[in-house]
Amino acid sequence: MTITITAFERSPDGGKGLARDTRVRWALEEVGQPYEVRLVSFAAMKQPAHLALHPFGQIPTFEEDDLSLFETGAIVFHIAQRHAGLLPDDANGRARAITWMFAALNTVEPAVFELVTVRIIEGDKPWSKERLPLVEARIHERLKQLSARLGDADWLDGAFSAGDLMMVSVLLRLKPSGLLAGYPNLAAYVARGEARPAYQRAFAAQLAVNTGKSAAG
Ligand code: GTB
Repeated sequence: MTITITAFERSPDGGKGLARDTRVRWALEEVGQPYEVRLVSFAAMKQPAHLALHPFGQIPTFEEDDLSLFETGAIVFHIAQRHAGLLPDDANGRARAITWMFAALNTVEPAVFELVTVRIIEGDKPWSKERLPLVEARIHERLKQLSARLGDADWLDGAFSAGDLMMVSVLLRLKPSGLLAGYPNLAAYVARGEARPAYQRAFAAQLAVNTGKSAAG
């Protein structure tokens, strides 16, 4: 049955792939599931038809048959459970991969998102300049810990998993800030994620929506 996701009609990032539909596209590409995309405007996201799918009026959503989901964690987890390729076969390995998904979303992403808040959403507030170093310090704490755990491994726990997909997606949000540069193993980890053909296809698909161009041209 056809999978349909929602994405921004025009992402505010102009196609950098930072909106959260990219991680869902990536998961679908990793498991080889075709999907359709319904583009929604900011206004449409707050209308009853979209709110019925997403109570918070956001993207992305996921629909397949009579199932509709919101929250990228739940969507990627669902895709990973239904299709081979994103979770290990053994039960303990699966549990650890799922743990990394939660760690990405609950422990790393909140700190990363604060940077967007202080720089962009609250950038014009008189206190934002003072707050920035505090936010950056909290991000550095997480990056230091994650870098220590990753060490010289390619992925967080054995083979690439949904945990890596989510962690790389979260870390990608830091790329424009330059904060990853102090952690060469994390920068290389993110680059490995970005180099995956499935990520490349996902990135190109969102780029085409946002610029009308393909990644090659
Ligand atoms: N916890 C939810 C999830 O993981 O699915 C969060 C979903 C969410 O934040 N959606 C955002 C949204 O719909 C888009 S991704 N925002 C509109 C609204 O709330 O009205 C966040 C995002 C937005 C823009 C950029 N950007 O331009 O760089 C990057 C990421």
